[in-house]
Formats: sequence, structure tokens, C-alpha cells
Amino acid sequence: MPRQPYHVAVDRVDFEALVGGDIRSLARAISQVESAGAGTGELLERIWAARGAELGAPSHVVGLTGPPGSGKSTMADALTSLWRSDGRRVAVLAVDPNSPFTGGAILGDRVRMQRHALDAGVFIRSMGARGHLGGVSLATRGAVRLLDALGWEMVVVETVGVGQSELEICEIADSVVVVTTPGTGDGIQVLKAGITEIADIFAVNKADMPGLDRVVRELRDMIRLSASRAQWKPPVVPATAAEGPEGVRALAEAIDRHRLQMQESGELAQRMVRRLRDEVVEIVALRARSFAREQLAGQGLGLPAAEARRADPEAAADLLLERFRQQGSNIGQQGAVTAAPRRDR
Ligand SMILES: Nc1nc2c(ncn2[C@@H]2O[C@H](COP(=O)(O)OP(=O)(O)OP(=O)(O)O)[C@@H](O)[C@H]2O)c(=O)[nH]1
Ligand SMILES: [Mg+2]
Repeated sequence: MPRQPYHVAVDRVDFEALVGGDIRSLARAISQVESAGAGTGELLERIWAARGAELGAPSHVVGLTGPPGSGKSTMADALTSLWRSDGRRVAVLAVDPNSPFTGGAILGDRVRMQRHALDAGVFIRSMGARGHLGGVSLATRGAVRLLDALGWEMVVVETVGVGQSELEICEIADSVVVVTTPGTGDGIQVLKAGITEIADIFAVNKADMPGLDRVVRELRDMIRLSASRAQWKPPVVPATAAEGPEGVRALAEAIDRHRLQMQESGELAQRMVRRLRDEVVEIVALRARSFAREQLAGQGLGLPAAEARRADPEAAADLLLERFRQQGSNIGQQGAVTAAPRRDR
């Protein structure tokens, strides 16, 4: 099976500039990761090698999710200003699985984020669905991996649009912030099933609007009633993102507190391992799927319709998996599977 679709073409990225913190090179590298889908391969390996023994703290990946118009982008902007004021570099990835667009920020967000345009410590990027072999989730994971290797302290993943992928994308984050708002039709009933369970922090944005107390109370009741044994009880934090940094200070504090608690409890390390495992599973699934499609291209299983009706798809799948194991890249090799960089193997 050809491997190169999964590999980032290192030569197309100015490596020195990239490691030196150049934003344009970073944008180019992420485009490569995005179109390559699964792996950042050699590029990551080189970055880690260039960093040497000193690893530093991993990026704090903060997921922002919630109903359309709840103020996620405004919040990302305000948090960015706040974190910049204490010297952290901030990357914002706006992920929209339904959008074909990729590259720059979405128009409204671009205008809003204009103030950061000259700041080399801010990177803003929208991740659309175009050109990915592995979908937006794998591309985002790749981008996060790259930003972590390059030492970005904060990575905000804002999910735009709706759907199951929203949950999936939240799994990338260390701290999931679910954003809701007071007022009619909003509050907790607009939150999708499943989203409340993965929330680490609830932000009630637009705290300047009437009805704040009620939403805060509803959320706190809900958290109290949920029979979670976890040490961390999601705090409910009012925010006024439109006010800028001051409007999200309490939220930023909650985000830092959550990170600290995760670090101390060992949860951060566990999530990191789990994320790597999920990513590997996703890549395997992706490769196996494209292998199966290639194998079956054109003639299907070569069966006439009457036979196809009585065919056993399980048996056919077993056959393909066996073939995949024999031919299909290094995944099928015997022995322990390692995710260590190639030079260590
Ligand atoms: N009153 C008030 N309005 C706010 C606040 N924060 C954001 N808004 C407004 O809410 C609207 C939507 O904000 P966005 O930041 O675009 O919301 P979003 O969640 O990113 O929206 P989508 O990306 O479309 O899902 C904008 O008009 C903001 O100006 C706030 O704290 N108070
Ligand atoms: Mg937005």
C-alpha cells in the first residue's frame, strides 16, 4: 500500500522558520497535515528532535462548544487577549465539519480577530472538511499535535456547526467548556444530549442579558443530580465575552484550575494516552477502509446480484483483513506495536 498520502511533505515547509515560530510556515505545515489527513510523520519527528531533551508542559487544549450564536468566537477572542497579556501563545482552531472551507478564519471571526493579526503569538485557523482523507477530526488532532510540539501554551478548539462530530472533537480537548446563554429558548434545554456529560466547565455567556440566575441555577441543579463520582464537579461560570478580557477572567481561572486538577490527579496523563490510542484506532480504520475500497473497486466482490444476496459479508471482510495484514503497511507486522518515533525503533 502506498504510504506517502499519509505523510507530510517536509520539504514544502520551511523548517527553520517553523521552529522559529513563523506563523506563515505554521499555516503551511497545518495545511500539509490537513491534506495528509492522518499523520504529521517526519515533520513531528524533526520538531521533537530539534527541541532536544527539554520537553516543557504540553499545550493546554481547550474545547469551546455550544449552540450557534452563544458567543464561542467572541469568547475565544477575549480569552486570547487575556492569555496574551500573561505571555502565553494562543492558537485558535475553528472546526466546522460541515463546511468545505479551510484555511483562513470565517468572515465574521476574521474581522473580530483582526486585532491579533500582527501578533506572532496568536494563530487563528479554520478547519473545514475539504481535502481530508481522515475527516476533520483527524486533521484537527494532527494540528494539535503540531502546535504542542512547537510549544504553543494554549490551543482553543472551537466547534462550529452541529452534529455528532462535535462530541468527537471535544475528545481532543483537555478542558471542555460548554457555552450556553440566558434568555428565551436558550439555557440548558438547547444543549444537546451527551454534551453535558463531557463538560468540564459550563460558561453562561451573555451574563449581561436577563435570565442569568435561572440558567445558572438550572445547570447547578443538573450537575448536583448527575451521579458522577468524579473528583471534579463542573463549575458554572458566568461570562460576558463581549466585554473583552475582563468578561472572561473568571472563566480563564476555572480553565487553569481544571488543568491543575487534571495534572495533580493524573487525569491529564491518562487522557493523553487515551487520545493517542483513539488516534491510532482512527488511522487504522481509515487505512483499512481505503484498502478495502481499493480492493473492491470496480467489480465489487465480483458476484452476480443473485449471489450477492446470499453472500456472507463477514467472510469477505475476514478475507480482506487477512490480505490487509499481509500487504498492508507496517500495521500488520508481528510483535508489539509502538508509537515511538521511528528513529527509536
Ligand atoms: N450581549 C452579549 N452579546 C454577546 C456576548 N458575547 C457575544 N455576544 C454576541 O453574540 C453574537 C454571536 O457571537 P459569536 O461569538 O459569533 O457566537 P458563536 O457561538 O461563535 O457563533 P457560531 O460560530 O455561529 O456558532 C454576536 O453578535 C456577539 O457580539 C456577551 O457577552 N453579551
Ligand atoms: Mg463562532
